[in-house]
Amino acid sequence: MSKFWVSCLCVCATLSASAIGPRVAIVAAATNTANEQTNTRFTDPRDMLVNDGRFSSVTIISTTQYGGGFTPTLIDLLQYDAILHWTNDSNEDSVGLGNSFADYVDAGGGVVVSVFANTSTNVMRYLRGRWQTGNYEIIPAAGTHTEGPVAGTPGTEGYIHMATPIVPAHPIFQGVGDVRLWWKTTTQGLRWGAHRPTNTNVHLWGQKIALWDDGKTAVALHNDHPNRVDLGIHPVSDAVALAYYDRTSDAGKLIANSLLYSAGIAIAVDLSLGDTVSPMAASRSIDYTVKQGDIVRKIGTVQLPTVPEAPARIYLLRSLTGPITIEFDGASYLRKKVHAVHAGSDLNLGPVVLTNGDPDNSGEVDAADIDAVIANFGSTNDGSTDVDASGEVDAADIDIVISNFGSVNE
Ligand SMILES: [Ca+2]
Ligand SMILES: [Ca+2]
Repeated sequence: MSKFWVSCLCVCATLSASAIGPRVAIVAAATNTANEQTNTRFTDPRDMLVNDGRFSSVTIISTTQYGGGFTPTLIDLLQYDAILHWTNDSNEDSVGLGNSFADYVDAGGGVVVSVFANTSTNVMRYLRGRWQTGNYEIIPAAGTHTEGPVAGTPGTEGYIHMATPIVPAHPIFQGVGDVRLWWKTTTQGLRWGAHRPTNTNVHLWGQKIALWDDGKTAVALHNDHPNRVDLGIHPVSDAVALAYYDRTSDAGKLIANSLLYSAGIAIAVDLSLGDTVSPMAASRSIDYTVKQGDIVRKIGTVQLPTVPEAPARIYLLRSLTGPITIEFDGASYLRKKVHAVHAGSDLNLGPVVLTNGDPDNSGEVDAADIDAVIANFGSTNDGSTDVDASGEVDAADIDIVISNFGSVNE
C-alpha cells in the first residue's frame, strides 16, 4: 500500500470536534446538488453526528455524479473508522461503490446502510458489485419502502415508534428511548412519511435486533461482519422535511450509536513522534496495520493533531479477540511494531514512540536519507524530506536523520 495517502483533495470538508472517538464519514447519494457541503440533506445528518459529541470528525462525501460527488476508493475510505451510507438519488457508480464498500468492510471499516439504499428498486440507488455477490447486504436490496401507517383514516396523522428491541442490552440501544417517525394521510387517503423497509426479511446471515411497532425492520446486524449494521430509517431529520425522523426523539442517537458500534473497539495509543518539536508544525497521518499472525485484520490511518489532546485511537473489530500486532508506519518514520492482547473490549497500548529519519522508506535511516534531504534542501514543498514537517527542508531535517542514523524497521 502507498505510504502517502492521496487525499480526496478539496471535495470533502471535515468538521472536527474536540471529541475523542472514531473519524467517520457520510458517504451518500443524499440528493443531487452543486454543493453537498452546504446542502441540508447532507449537513443535517452531519451536524447531528457532530453535535452527538462522540466522533472526532465527520466528513461529507457525495456519491452522486453532481457537485463534488465521486465514487470513493478503498484508500479514500480508509481515512475513516466508519461510514454512514444511504441514497435518495442515484449513485454515480453503484457497482464501483459496492466494490469499495466490500473492500472497506474486509479492511475492518464500519458500514451502516440506511433507507433508501436498502429499499430502493432503482439499480443506481442500491449497492451492487461485490457488495451483493460477497453477501455484505443485510436487508435484501430492492424490497421497496413503506410510507405511513398500516391502516390509516384519510386526513389523520401519527407516529410509527420503534418497538422494545429484540436484544435490549445491545450497545446500539444504550441511552435510546423513544424513536419515532411521523406520518400523515391525505384527505384522499395517500400515506406519507415514516419511511421504512417493506421487506421484513433479512438475509440468512443477518439478524434483526429491533423492529418498528408494525413489525418492519428497524435495526439489523450481520452475523459474519460485526462492523455491518442496517437501519430501517432515513437518516435525515424532520428539520429538512416533515416526513423524516422526529429529531426530538432518540432516532439521531440510534444512528450515532450504530455508527459507533460498527467502528469496533477502541485501542488507545499515546503515539509520540520522536524528533518532532511540540507543538508539531503540522498535523501528521500515520498508517497502521493490525495483524493476527500474518493475517491483516485492519488497515487505516491515525491523524495526529499538532497538539495532541489525548491518545490517538484505532478501531478494531470486536470479534477478533486474542494476540494482535499493530504496525505503525507513516511517512518518514520507521515501522514500529506493538504487541497486545485484544480481550473484546477497549484497550490502552500506552506510550509508543516512532523513530523519524527514513524519508526514502528503505526501512533504515541511512546515507541515502541524508542525500535525499540535501537534494531537496531549501524546498518548501517536499513533504517527504521535510521530515519534521516544518514547511521547509532544512538543517533540522539533516539533524534528525543523523541523530537516528542506523536505526531500522522493527
Ligand atoms: Ca532510508
Ligand atoms: Ca524541516
